[in-house]
Amino acid sequence: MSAPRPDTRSRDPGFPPAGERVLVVGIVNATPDSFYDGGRFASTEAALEHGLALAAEGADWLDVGGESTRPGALEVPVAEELARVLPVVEGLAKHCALPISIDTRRAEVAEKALERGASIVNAVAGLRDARLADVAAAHGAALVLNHMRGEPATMQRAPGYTDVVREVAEELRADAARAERAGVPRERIWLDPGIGFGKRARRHSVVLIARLRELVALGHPVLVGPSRKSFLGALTGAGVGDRLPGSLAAAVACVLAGARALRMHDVAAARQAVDVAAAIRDAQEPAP
Ligand code: HH2
Repeated sequence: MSAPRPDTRSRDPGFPPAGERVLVVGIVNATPDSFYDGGRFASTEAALEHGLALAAEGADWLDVGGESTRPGALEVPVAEELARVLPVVEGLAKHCALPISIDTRRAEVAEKALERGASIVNAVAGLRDARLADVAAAHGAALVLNHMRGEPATMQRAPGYTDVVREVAEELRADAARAERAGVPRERIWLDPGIGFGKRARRHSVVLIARLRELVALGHPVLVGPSRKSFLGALTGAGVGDRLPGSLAAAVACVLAGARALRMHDVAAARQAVDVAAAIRDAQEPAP
């Protein structure tokens, strides 16, 4: 494994940091079957190497997951999920100073990962396991609430909304209120529209990005995960390996609309796109 790299960014207990820098979240999938990189980082060693490489590319935060939530995926037994993620979380916490999130649906996995050095819970299925909020509160962790309609096994069969943005915003707001009641401070609760989780490409995922300001207006920091997802293939015909340009275009649109973090597979490319988009956003003239 690579030698530890010096890093000036830190696992600040006040995360998210104040200021306007848009964060790039590097994806570390310790899974055999993720939709893009499944199997490439399935061993602890490979996942650790990858996480450290993403840190060197300019990630601000690393998201470790041990269960694919791609459409059609079946649940992984909890013992298996723990065996995949815990050594990776522990190793990254030891070798790199970035904040680490645990991407899971389960409170038990979140709790053990927080004990091993994670400081953020990425609740990829929202608060379906309501104990996730209690666990985050008890550990002083930040909490990402992702919007998911249905279950990964079936969520893309016939997702239906009357007004996707209003419904996603309402469901996220309800989860955020539950998390606050459980004791997670409001400013540490992130909202994520859940691109591709029970969403059709043009009717839902594209609309959620186009109207992202309505989620930003809820007053929580917003994270978006468009990276290499199938809506990009539906729009362009590109296969998953050829969706980097589309991923960057979506990331730029999210930054211009006020997203505070982008969850991305390709960190070096995303870093550049996000920084340029943020500079352009910040240079906009106020309306006359
Ligand atoms: N997307 C994926 C997984 N976790 N978490 C948040 N907060 N937002 C997302 O959009 C999101 C997420 C799916 O991407 P990936 O991890 O690459 O795939 P898989 O679920 O197949 O492992």
